[in-house]
Amino acid sequence: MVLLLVGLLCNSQAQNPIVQTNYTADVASLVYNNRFYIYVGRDQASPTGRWFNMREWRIYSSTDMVNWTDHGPKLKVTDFKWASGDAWASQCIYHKGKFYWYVSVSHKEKGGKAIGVAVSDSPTGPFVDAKGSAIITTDMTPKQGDFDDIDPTVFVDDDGQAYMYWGNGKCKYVKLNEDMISFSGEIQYANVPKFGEAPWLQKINGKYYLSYSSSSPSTIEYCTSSSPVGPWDYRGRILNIVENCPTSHQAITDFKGKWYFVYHNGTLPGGNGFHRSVCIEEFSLNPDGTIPLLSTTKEGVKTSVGNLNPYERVEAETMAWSEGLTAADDQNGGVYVSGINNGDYIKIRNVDFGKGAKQFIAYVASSSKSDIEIRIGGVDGKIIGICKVNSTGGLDKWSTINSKVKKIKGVQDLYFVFKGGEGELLNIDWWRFQ
Ligand code: FUB
Repeated sequence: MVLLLVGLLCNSQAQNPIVQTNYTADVASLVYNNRFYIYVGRDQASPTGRWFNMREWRIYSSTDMVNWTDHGPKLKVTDFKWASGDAWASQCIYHKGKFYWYVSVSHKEKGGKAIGVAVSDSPTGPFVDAKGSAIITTDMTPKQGDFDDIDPTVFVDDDGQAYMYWGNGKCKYVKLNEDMISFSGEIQYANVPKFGEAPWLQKINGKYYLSYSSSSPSTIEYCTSSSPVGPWDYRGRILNIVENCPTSHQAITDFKGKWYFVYHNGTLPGGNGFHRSVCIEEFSLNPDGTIPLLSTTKEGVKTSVGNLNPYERVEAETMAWSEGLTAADDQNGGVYVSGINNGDYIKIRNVDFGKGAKQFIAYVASSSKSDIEIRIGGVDGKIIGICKVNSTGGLDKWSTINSKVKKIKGVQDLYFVFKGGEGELLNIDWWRFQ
């Protein structure tokens, strides 16, 4: 009982891993229009699986760094006709009105790993294969191992020149052409100590930073340079080996005046090296521009950089924390919350009720009766309303339901706690207050 209470207390404060509804790995971040996007591979190995099973990449985003919206599987290995599998590490960048999503996959004909790129007009897609073939294939450089050509990072410098770094064991780079899907010149090698994989190239205050993971079990290390092509000075370690996972894969981005370090570990229940989960730590650069050694935490981002407006439609798959339930993808690329059983809950942080809400509205599908307890401040917090759910005719038959709520004001942490009988209770697509 004491252990259970300690567990509940810990989870009520937890913010890491930031996604609890899927296993997510190999994170890359992108800030666009005041929104922080992460692009991740989805670990889909069976619970006993002991190798990567990754078939798609998903996108999540946040405006406040504590509530994350699942945008669904916006790119799949099958979108690259020339690829045979393995949705390994990727990065999406914005350049001249387009979003370019560089990915690692296995190559059908040439074997080994290869790098492809998909393009879109929007950060959340739809994305299409931009080239119809790989930019980099394993035959372009001498073979060193089975995963030579993975983990692309692309950086566009102030003069418009784009650079792509990638590699496993050896860190390689090329200058990309203006089309962003081809390169000129020879493939070069960057001389950086302890390089394993996962390069991440960026410019901070006029200086170039190249962070990367060391070989397995991975730590995150970094170098700096006055040029995007080196020579690189080793500056130290950013992260020690993470919990329950031999790989590490990072992204470093500033957003709304704060720095965030994004990475994965194996700390979600069932987690390990093939069931990984993305986490975030907030940090400050040292006054001399160096990056401190960071610690992994369960609390993650403690202070939100915005509030959530409950009077607009909120996708139900927007959450700070959840337990029990999952996210499902519909055939049109939409995402909804599913797999909801008695006692499961969703937490949404920093909900700004302003002068007060009177009614709760949700779009649900259900084949039985259940209750959505609307609570404030905790899973056991004050109940401000109970929304009664009746059968809508099935878990795929959607209907709008509503219920009165006690007037609630100001900024609150909101909880939806689901109560009912045996089996799956309902699906929820979106909700709002009025
Ligand atoms: O997820 C598969 C591979 O593991 C990635 O490409 C690497 O970065 C490592 O995380």
